Amino acid sequence: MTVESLSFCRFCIALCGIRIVIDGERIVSVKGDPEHPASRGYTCVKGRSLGRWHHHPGRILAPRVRRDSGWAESTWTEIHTDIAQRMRSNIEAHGADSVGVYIGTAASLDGAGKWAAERFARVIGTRSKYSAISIDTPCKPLVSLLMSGYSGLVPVVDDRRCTMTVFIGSNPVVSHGHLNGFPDPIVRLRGMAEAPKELWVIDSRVTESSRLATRALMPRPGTDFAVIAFLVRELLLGGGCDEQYVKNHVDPEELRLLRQIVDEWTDVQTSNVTGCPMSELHELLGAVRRHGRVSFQTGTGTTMASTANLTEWLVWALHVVTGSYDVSGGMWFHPGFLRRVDVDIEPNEELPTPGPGPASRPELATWNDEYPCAALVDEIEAGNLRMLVVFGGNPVTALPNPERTALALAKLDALVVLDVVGTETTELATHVLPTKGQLERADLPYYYDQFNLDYSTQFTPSVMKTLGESRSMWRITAEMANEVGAEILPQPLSVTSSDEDVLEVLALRADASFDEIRREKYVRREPIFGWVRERVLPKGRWRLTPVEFVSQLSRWKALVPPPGLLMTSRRQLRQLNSQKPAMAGSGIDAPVAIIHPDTAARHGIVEGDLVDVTNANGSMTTSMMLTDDVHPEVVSLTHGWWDANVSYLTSESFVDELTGMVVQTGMPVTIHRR
Ligand SMILES: Nc1nc2c(c(=O)[nH]1)N[C@H]1C(S)=C(S)[C@@H](COP(=O)(O)OP(=O)(O)OC[C@H]3O[C@@H](n4cnc5c(=O)[nH]c(N)nc54)[C@H](O)[C@@H]3O)O[C@H]1N2
Ligand SMILES: Nc1nc2c(c(=O)[nH]1)N[C@H]1C(S)=C(S)[C@@H](COP(=O)(O)OP(=O)(O)OC[C@H]3O[C@@H](n4cnc5c(=O)[nH]c(N)nc54)[C@H](O)[C@@H]3O)O[C@H]1N2
Ligand code: SF4
Ligand SMILES: [Mo]
Repeated sequence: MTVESLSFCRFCIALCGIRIVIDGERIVSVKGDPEHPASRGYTCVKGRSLGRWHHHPGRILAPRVRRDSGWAESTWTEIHTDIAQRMRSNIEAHGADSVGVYIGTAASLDGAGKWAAERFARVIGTRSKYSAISIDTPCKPLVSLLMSGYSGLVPVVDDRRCTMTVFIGSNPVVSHGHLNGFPDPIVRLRGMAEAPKELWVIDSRVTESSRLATRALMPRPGTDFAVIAFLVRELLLGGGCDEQYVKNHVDPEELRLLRQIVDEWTDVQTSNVTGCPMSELHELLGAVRRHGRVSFQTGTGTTMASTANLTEWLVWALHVVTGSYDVSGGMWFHPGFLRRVDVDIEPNEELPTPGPGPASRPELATWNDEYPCAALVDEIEAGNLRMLVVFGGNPVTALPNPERTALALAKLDALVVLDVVGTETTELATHVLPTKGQLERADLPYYYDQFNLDYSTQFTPSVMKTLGESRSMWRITAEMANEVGAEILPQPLSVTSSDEDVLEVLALRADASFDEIRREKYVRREPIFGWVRERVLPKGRWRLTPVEFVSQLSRWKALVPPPGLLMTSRRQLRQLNSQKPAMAGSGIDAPVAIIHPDTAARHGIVEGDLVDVTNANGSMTTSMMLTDDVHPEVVSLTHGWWDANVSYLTSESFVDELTGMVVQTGMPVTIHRR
């Protein structure tokens, strides 16, 4: 007999509602839930393959320890004792920083799990905290911090009222968005492009999203900041700003400085640098002026570039001068339905300054109480980091220089990995801890409801029986802490509490009671406007011209990628970062590079050829697809693959000077047919 359970998918930011048909202990099918208020029946192939993911042949079903003789299954008691003994001896001999944590993407989608991992780092007192944020998008918290005094602002499009949306280096039809989640993206983007509304896409390719747009621009990779600098210049000089908003929320001196530093970004210079025709730049400007309030959505195409901070900062400045931030019809700031950061926030009058970098990479400053991932391998090689706990991540594929990373991870005294399936990182681990997959745990999007277009949150009960010895991530983490005499759970919680008991504590600040969220499954309220201007900004003013960004802009020539062929990064619909696709039957994506036929002809390459892509950092081999729909100077590469691994082209020493972020798009490369 089959039963149907409701849940929501926790593979990505879209958090689509799903219906799961279950026969005993097997999942028969996963489909979109038509009643779900945000996704309205939509799912992508990854969500529909959740059944295969749950029954994945590579699932880790029991704790595993590496002994001299090889892998051995262990009991929870034994493995926790062993981990605690190594943790204690490392802390005693080398200090708390010798034990580090790496919090990956999947951890963030396990509400209680990530909450526990964050507390774990705090109670053991380590500064060696790393997370995927520093290889994905550290410019976003930095721009928020330097412009508002608080690093956690998340601008969200006011999608019912905003009439002009621009995606810049983001392809939501495939990715479902970057810090704004777009479930059902095709329908949503069509709505955004429905006249008189306008949707523009700025990308170095024609993308699945730009095909739905009103207009598209194709600048050279890494030059997006110039397009925005041009817009800001023209609005300040020729009109189109929101004078009242600017008067209320900007220091006149800073406005004057901004005007001065964007002055060089005339249409002529912008066109020269970006390669975009002047007429297109003016059409975009005209559209911004027509609509007044706008929403520019950046993604990894800009946040992973050498010019990441410049683009992000100028986009925020554009939203400020057009009066688009924290007002209806533009973008609002999502405080998190569960975390409610708006409740007790106060303006931070002090100018933010970075903390010191790790000992082996002192030049890498820390802005958000974590070290940049670019430092991880150096810290291990220097003997500063001796033990690492990995929560829902796969650092050996995500970090640059896979061979060096693998060697370093293998050298650790202990590499403890909490994952659902075996990965390249669990292969190197000393301790593998079977962690509940998403269908085996009750959940709240504690960190992800902040990316919802609605001011909303949702709840799912556990829908499948726990497989093997798997435990909840929060519980494993609490047990690890307890074993070394530390506590991460507030009263009255303990390791014997249920997942729902923990979630109830997480929901204490929520805009609805836990009972209501659990009963209703999806709870939403109206977006909140005004709180950032009233309670976050020092004296109600945005810091429009942080010295760090002004300085980078003055050196833009050194940051823009040099002429020649550039690799760029892109995502694929059926592949989720490095996660092992469990989608046999529904087809999987393969790693494939995209180049322009003219570029191909110059290099003697034809469709399907295997090609070496090489730069100063290393080399990888991938097959080639030819299409006119890509900038002629671009080699567009897929990421997350162990074979055809783009991380050979990135380097822990080619990083942004402010955030330490590894530059991952817009890197010079050469190509040679095999
Ligand atoms: N299907 C799927 N969805 C995912 C993921 C996945 O792996 N697969 N990963 C998730 C994660 S972790 C993240 S961070 C998000 C990322 O979400 P997005 O940032 O939306 O990711 P992409 O779909 O790769 O879109 C990036 C776009 O930037 C373009 N681009 C590259 N370089 C440049 C440049 O210099 N300038 C401009 N203007 N464009 C450029 C690329 O051509 C690409 O179309 O996606 C999430 N969702
Ligand atoms: N060169 C290059 N490098 C990149 C990128 C790029 O575009 N180019 N993209 C970067 C980006 S945007 C990101 S976000 C990082 C991603 O870096 P990571 O977050 O380190 O890598 P993922 O591949 O997302 O790994 C997620 C892991 O979580 C596991 N998992 C899945 N579900 C669960 C669960 O419920 N619980 C637990 N405990 N584990 C689970 C999966 O099996 C997988 O091993 O990589 C970055 N690296
Ligand atoms: S878009 Fe796909 S992967 Fe993302 S939440 Fe929806 S079904 Fe899951
Ligand atoms: Mo990411």
